[in-house]
Amino acid sequence: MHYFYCLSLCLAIVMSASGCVVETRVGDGSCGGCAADCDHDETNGCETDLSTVENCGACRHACSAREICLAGTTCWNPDDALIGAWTFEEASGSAVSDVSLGALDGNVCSFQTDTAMCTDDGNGPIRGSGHNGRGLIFDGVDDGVFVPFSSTLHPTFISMEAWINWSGNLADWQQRVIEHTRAASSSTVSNYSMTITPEGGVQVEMRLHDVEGDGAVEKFETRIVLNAFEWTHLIVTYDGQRIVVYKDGTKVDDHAVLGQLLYPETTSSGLGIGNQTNRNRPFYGTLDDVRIYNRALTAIEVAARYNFTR
Ligand SMILES: [Ca+2]
Ligand SMILES: [Ca+2]
Ligand SMILES: [Ca+2]
Repeated sequence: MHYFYCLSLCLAIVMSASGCVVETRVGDGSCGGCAADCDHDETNGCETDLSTVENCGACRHACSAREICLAGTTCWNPDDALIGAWTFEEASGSAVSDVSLGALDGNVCSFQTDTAMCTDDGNGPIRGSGHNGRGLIFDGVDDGVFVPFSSTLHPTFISMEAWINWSGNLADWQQRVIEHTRAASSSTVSNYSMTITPEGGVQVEMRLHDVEGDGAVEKFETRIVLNAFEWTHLIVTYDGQRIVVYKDGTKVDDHAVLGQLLYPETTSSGLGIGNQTNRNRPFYGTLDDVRIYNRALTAIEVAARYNFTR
């Protein structure tokens, strides 16, 4: 057994951006759980933070370009389970590119009430400053992004993610951040959605094939209330047992319900971002980094996404 001597320099890494805390016990020769003496030079102490992508869990164990060092132990590619990811970095034009491998490209457009139409009429959301680079600014009247139907939009379990800067209540709309809708109808209900209420509350809807098999929609009003004109990071997950809501990387609410997502129709409308595809419910504010995954992210993964994008 070889011990590296941990001297006063260990204290310089007490708290890094990734949260490494060096449990220095001066005198017993150990480096603690998240630092190491990678240069094998005892005179400069334990100089390496092992929670970084360059040294993830071990000296010189480097993660690849798309990976995050998860909990200081494991390289994780947050794109592995992606259905789609929209960062809104386009400077102009109507295209809204899916930057994941899913190729679910959409376009900015104007939605209309009680029809499946979304018209690319030049009066959709505009490009502006987002949380990371550019974002899309939605007018709260009819703006949205439409992503055409794909069978990959029908996961059994899910995570929905977005950076949200809400501009407040405009017309008592239920403002949709993400919406996947069953059918065009005034009584439309969501297959899955993330909604901001007029009061700034966050509401989640999921159509679940539950234990009774009745396909009832779970409508879950979370305890979160958004402040207008502030960036908030939200992730909602469902793993077949619980709907869990995370705000700024931390779990804030959950709702126990057994089941799986249900899609009664064989084909469907596409995905609405900042609106509902068949029934105008426009978001008012700026969105960025909208992502949908085909499984429930874990709490550690959610925290890593927040820290990576904040
Ligand atoms: Ca050293
Ligand atoms: Ca508009
Ligand atoms: Ca962006």
